[in-house]
Amino acid sequence: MNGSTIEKTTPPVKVLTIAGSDSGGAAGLQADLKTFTLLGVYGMSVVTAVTAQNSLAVTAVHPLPPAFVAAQLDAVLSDYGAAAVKTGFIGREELVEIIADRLAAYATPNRLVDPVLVNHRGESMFGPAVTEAYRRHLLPLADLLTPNRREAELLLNRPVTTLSEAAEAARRLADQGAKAVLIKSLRVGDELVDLLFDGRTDHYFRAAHIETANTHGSGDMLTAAVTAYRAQDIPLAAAVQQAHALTQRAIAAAVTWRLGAGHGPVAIASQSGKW
Ligand code: PXL
Repeated sequence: MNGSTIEKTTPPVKVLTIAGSDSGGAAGLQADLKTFTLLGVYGMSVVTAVTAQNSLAVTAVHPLPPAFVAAQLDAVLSDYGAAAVKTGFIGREELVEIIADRLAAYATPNRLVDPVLVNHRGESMFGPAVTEAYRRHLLPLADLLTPNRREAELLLNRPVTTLSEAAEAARRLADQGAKAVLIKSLRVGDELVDLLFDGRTDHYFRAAHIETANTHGSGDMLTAAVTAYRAQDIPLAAAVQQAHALTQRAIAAAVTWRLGAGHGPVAIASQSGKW
């Protein structure tokens, strides 16, 4: 192929994830960038921490210095800019503060805040100061906040187990400043329900619960997909609906995988391809 036959393409929409690195490639910035590529947007990443982890455990976490996270944010946002931004694993109150400061300073549109506070076993990952930093600094900047039910409980100090509790929790989080709230993965009988409160009404997204260990990265994929769709101006409820369907397919596609000995990744790949 010579230069004249190479097809020119239109410039892609730019999106940024502010996230931790998962050496196992299942969650974190790796899940986000794979999702962005799958959905045809240009992914950028500001790294908050480097984790050593596999399907069995997180064995080490190395947070980056706040000034270095700020330098990455300044580099990306002063030049490329981003049509949408997702925050994921942050884990330190100083980092939460610096990220909130830069998102406000650059007036980035479409801010999605995934408050990574609880691991897939339901255990709290950080101390209460981190939760408080989210409440004070990031919640008020969020165009969409995407806690799972345990993270909503931590942020609000109240139980979130039923659908009506989730609906109430979403409203309370909106009262604290989030413009919209998506409470992820509420178990209701045989179903998993995601509840979106868009600031006015509730939308429910239901899926049959799939028995599988391979859900590592599913929450990251869901929020990353909403980020990619919002960057392309797809309305919020439609963006969540499409992201939900995509994530369900990614979970179903990986059910028979055995990539590691434990909690394996979802299939973030072309639905028509080899996976
Ligand atoms: O899935 C949430 C998540 C995001 N980012 C990183 C993680 C995790 C969960 O373990 O390690 C880096």
